[in-house]
Amino acid sequence: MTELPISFDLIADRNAAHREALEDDYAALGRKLARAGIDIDAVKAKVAGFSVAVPSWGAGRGGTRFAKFPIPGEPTNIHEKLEDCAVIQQLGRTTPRVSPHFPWDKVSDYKALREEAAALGLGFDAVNSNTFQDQPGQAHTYANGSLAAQDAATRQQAVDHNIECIEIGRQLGSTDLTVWVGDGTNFPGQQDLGRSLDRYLEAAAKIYAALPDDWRMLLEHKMFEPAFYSTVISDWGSSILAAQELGPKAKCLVDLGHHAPNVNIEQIVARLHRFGKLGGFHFNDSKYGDDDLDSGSINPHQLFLVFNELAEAELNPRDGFNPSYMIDQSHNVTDPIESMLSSAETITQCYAKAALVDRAALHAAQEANDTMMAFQALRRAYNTDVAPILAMARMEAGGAIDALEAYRLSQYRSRKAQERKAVGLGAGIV
Ligand code: PSV
Ligand code: MN
Repeated sequence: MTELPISFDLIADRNAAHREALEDDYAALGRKLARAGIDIDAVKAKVAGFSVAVPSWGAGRGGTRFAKFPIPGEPTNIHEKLEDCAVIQQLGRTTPRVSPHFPWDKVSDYKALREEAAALGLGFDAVNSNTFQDQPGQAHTYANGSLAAQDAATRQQAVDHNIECIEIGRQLGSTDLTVWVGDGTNFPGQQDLGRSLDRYLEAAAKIYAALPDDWRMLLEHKMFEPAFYSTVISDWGSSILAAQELGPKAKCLVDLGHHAPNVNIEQIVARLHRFGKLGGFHFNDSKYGDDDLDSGSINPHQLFLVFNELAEAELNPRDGFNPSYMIDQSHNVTDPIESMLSSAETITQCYAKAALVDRAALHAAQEANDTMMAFQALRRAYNTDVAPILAMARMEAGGAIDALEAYRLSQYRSRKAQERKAVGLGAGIV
């Protein structure tokens, strides 16, 4: 392994300063959980086995269609992004994989890129295709859609790009292709709503046919944006119907931001699982629409309820239940490394809290129609502060007890500001 970005001595020094307090908190929580018949070390072992992928595109400061406000030391290519992802993994120990996006992360040698990542302690997760944006020199524009475009040559170009992503992913060690298309309309009558879905399905089937046996195609739905009147795969209904039509390797990906406000996302998760179609997540949070805010920053309870459904699904697996967990956020006003450290911790906390739910008590209360006690079974777990479990697991894995503190002390970003070229102003997330 090459040298990791943060000094081991710094992490060790800070951990030494925090260790006694952590042991105290861990012991107190252990006693509390023991009274409820829960072995804290068993929960810690589950937490140690949990991981969530970070998006390569999340390493840069995001932006909106209005503006982007870059920070000094921001990464501008996949190599620098990997280095930043390595910092997140080194300190937080829950993000060992990166989900790349093409052509944003295009290089000439993917074998070398895989080795470069491995040397930083990272692997690759799902590859994401991009047919929502034109690239310099591209033969056919995506202005009127990609997989669902009227124009057959445009559809074929979008299919070919997805097949190229599979090929890249094979070299990187991925086994999932995430397909999100921006295809849709801004005016009633602009396109035929039925026929555009037909075109999407026909093109998606060509991609599906190119999937290796052990691969999955994750269909990501989104209600609106960039199309503001209709979107071809707008909701989980369209997504599951498409996945069912494509075949068993096609699954649905739930991006938490891609629903109407107040939609019951945990129920969508349970439904998709019921039909063996839950393929993965893009974690983020939202208040109004696809705001791409930090996971759990607005509605941590919803995130907990999603993990509660996942814990139920684990007890009742269907069709090789194995969802991918990925973050997909746009960090407009924070240092992306700090946001992803904090988000990965929040996601893991929700996972740990779901693991604390007394399932026997919950199921008994449900059977007895005892609504209050069923709710209390969830409430008790949600109200438990699991931070010491995560910090202990992190420390034992070589990470930092207080990851944000260690990151700030390392002055990583200001060191990178000396080395990296500045990002230009402008709008958009890349
Ligand atoms: C679309 O909003 C999305 O959630 C998809 O996952 C894209 O790949 C990603 O954001 C970046 O644009
Ligand atoms: Mn997404």
